[in-house]
Amino acid sequence: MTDKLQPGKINGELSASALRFGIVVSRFNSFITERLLSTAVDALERAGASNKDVDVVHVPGSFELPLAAKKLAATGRYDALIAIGCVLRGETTHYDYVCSETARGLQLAQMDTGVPVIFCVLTCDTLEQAIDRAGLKGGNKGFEAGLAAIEMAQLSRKLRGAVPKTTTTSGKSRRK
Ligand code: INI
Repeated sequence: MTDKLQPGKINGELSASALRFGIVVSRFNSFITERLLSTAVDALERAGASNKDVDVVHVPGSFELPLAAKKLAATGRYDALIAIGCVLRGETTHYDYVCSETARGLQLAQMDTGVPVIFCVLTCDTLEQAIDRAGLKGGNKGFEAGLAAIEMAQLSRKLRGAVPKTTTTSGKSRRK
């Protein structure tokens, strides 16, 4: 009988050392976005990132995040970017335009440049929902974004190579 197929796995490790990160942060609703920023930085720091490898750029609102992210990505300096914003629903349709264009623009920025752009933009009906996601009941989306940036940066480096090193499902190295 033949052995069960053991597909190769390609994973991004959670180590930030020697990786470079750019963080773009919206000043709008800074009460929330600065909390998300500090925990994203905490995640990078705990995973081994150093001061010289993390840059932070502020923009006026979430709508401005995509252009800044695209320009940072185009520098070729960063392994991954994190875009941080907080959009709160108001009484008009403004919220819908800001949310959809921010998400669309950030996706375009990463697809156009090949640099991972982590979406850390809260889109909430109320301030309470945002607070929950910035360190209370809903966890902290900034910390999650930091980890996602590290994983995607590592994964992108591996996928750039012709034949990535993979591991079997049992964790053993398969090829170099
Ligand atoms: N920007 C946000 O980041 N969050 C919001 O909740 C928000 N609201 O509600 O208006 C917001 N608007 C500003 C927008 O992102 C742009 O900065 C502005 O329209 C200038 O282009």
